Amino acid sequence: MAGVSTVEESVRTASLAVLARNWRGSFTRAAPRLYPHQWSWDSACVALALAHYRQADAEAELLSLFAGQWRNGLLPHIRFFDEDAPYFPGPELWESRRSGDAPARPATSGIVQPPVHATAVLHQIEYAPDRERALRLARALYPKLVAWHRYLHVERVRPGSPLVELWHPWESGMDNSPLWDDALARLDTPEARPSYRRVDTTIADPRERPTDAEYDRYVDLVARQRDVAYDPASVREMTPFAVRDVLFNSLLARADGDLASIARWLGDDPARPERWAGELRAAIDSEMWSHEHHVYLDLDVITGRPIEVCTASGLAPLFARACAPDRVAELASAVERFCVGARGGPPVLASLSPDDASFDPRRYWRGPVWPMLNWVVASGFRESGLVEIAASLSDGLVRLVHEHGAFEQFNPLDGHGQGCAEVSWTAALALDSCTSHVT
Ligand code: 9WN
Repeated sequence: MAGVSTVEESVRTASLAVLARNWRGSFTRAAPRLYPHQWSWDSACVALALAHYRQADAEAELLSLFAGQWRNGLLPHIRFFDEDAPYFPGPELWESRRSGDAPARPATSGIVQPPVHATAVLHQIEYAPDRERALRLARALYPKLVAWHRYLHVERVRPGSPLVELWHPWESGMDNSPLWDDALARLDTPEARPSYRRVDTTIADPRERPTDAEYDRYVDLVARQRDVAYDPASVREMTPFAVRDVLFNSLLARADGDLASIARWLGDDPARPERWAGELRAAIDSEMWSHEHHVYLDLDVITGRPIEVCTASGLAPLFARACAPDRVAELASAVERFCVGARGGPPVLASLSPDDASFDPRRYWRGPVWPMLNWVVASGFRESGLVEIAASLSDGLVRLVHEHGAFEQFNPLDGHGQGCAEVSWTAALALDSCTSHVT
């Protein structure tokens, strides 16, 4: 078997090559064919990883994404580029300009994705070769980041809790996770199936994508928000889908802390992002911990109850530094429930425990290994001082990509790549996993 450094060297080279092929001059498409535009959290991961290698492009990546930001701070989950590139749903379904907050150009979606952006900007300051340049970028982006976090902390909360809520499964980034099954089941089945044509199932294997019934509901939820011009108060009032997600809130709490660090680098007052981070960390630990399941659980805002589905994202609060010390130890024990060592290799996290009744090794977020979940949990363990677990999860991801390529997801039973190949954020996170973070 090749030694670790040889494997890392080869993954680094291959990942940089994937990112170079997906580079479009000012942004990185999320993947060839299946995802031809710029996706929000994918793009933040790409910028984070490129800080060490292509600083100017990492900067362009972030500026390009923020060019799609809305006046109310919302950072859309897709910034569309070539409007003819086949992707469904494209600008014609979103009609983002129905909102007075959306920019006239570029066309964007009208929902969000997890906020990894401040983390990516702090990474530029800490690790990019030209710190002065990184600080100039941070100075330019700081007000936009504050507006983005403010939108989440103000528009996505209800009285009684600082936890932010999601109004569409796509906002979680874990589109068809069983986490959303009950909430989606509450949606009236549209009498006539909405009329649209999926593109994804003509490119990727339909068995590795969400079902048509799920897509009907995704489209229905978009239409409901579009019909109220994406006005946050109206959506909050009428949406049948409102959840407080552990992964999203953890990434936000982490990013709030990183925003406070950026403020300190810039000589600004970090008090507001520090307060956001502190309140969110405390709420994650007190409102989301499950004494029964020994992981953190999502909350359904409509029923007021926890969502009793345990996924690997239930370990994400480690990355937010939100866990009381005894809970870190419990999460270290819980990790085994999600661990699979495809073909006897080092462990990686399946998105859902193989023991769960909904586990499906092929179906997208219902079992397959996703690099982002591995990266978040591995980073969380590393920063909690559990470096052996961290190193083994990180090594598992690097070896998976080495053996199979930069696929979107991996079959948790045999490791083979699924979804589509040459995926930018897979390459980015594998690259980051074999990059030394020493300034
Ligand atoms: C919908 C781009 C995105 C990721 C998501 C992943 C998938 C889109 C889709 O691809 O979602 O946003 O069409 O399936 O679930 O996490 O950001 O890679």
